Amino acid sequence: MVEFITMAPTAGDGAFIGAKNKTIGGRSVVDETAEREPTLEYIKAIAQAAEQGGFSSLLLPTGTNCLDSLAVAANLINHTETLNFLFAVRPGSMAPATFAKQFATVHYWSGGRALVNIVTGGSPTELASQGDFFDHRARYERTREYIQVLNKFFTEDVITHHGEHFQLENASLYPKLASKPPIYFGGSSDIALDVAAAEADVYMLWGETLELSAERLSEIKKRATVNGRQLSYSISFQVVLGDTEKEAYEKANSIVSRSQQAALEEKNNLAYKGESVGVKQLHDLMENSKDKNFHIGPNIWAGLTQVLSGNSIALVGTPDQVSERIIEFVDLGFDKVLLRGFPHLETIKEVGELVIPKVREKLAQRQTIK
Ligand code: FMN
Repeated sequence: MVEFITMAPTAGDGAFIGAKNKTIGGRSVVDETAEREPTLEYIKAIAQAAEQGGFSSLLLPTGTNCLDSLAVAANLINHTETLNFLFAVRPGSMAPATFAKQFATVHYWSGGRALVNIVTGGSPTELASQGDFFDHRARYERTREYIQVLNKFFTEDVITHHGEHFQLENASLYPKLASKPPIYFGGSSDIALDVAAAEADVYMLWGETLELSAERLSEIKKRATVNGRQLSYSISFQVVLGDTEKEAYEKANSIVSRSQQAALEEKNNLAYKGESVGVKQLHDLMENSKDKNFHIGPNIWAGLTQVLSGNSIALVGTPDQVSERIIEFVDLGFDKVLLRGFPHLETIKEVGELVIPKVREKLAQRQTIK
């Protein structure tokens, strides 16, 4: 059965991307969506709407421009009942023993609703501001060891680990977990694929065209098979809905209609000077589709990639069309679909009402016909 995930816009939200700039640590960065602050009330409303709309998990991102994912999760467990919290952590920003304890605490108090997404990070400037000066390869080697140490904490009583990046003597985890939680993982570079295939349980991709997503899926599956492993796969999209396809595309264009030059430049800088292969892949898709008004497939649009660096490809159309497109990705082998939009609250309410039930209905009908 397909599972739906969404994310919490803990850097702010709104109907327009890059309409303003804000300053963090002396740097001027894009305030993606400056209209709505990520207040407790707002993020709580999103978590509750996600739960009501049939999403199983809420992804909490990590980065200098958003709220702390663990602190947010620790709060939201009090305002929800069934929603899982998939909080992101960068191995360079927290020691594994500290993270394992925080994770286990949220897991315990939430009745097992904590999940972890390991994200290595791709902007050297941003990582340096957090004290992380490793290069791309070293970051992923550290990520590999980080996951190994976390898995030891999650499965063994007493652990001793003498690795290249982490050293632990007679460590143990309190509170204990009943079973090892799945390790979610994002990253598109060659080394990211190797680490995912060997260590992760759920591989998360940013959506692209159906063909490219199929290629990426087949590559990671091939590498997982070499390791004798089977993973679960998640694909992420923005969603823009309309009563007609035309209306949906008008809405999609309006999201970037106020983007400031500075926002576009900052995005280009990240794509050209950053080190994230995933960001560059999306950027290329956008550049190559400029003459087609960013249409890269039926109901698939790269226009938001002008301003957004990650997870920027959108499914645009009527609820029926978007449901059909989602099913095409499910048919490729994705059992998890992450959906988000601008503004986030209204989008996930619409998705919960109009898209998730349709996808489920269409999939159930196919089962009956079989
Ligand atoms: N990177 C972050 O720094 N913070 C995040 O919260 C974050 N969330 C992600 C969510 C998904 C679904 C995916 C696919 C990626 C996410 N990333 C995030 C980025 C990647 O984890 C990765 O660190 C980045 O793309 C650089 O790796 P690459 O060069 O292997 O592509």
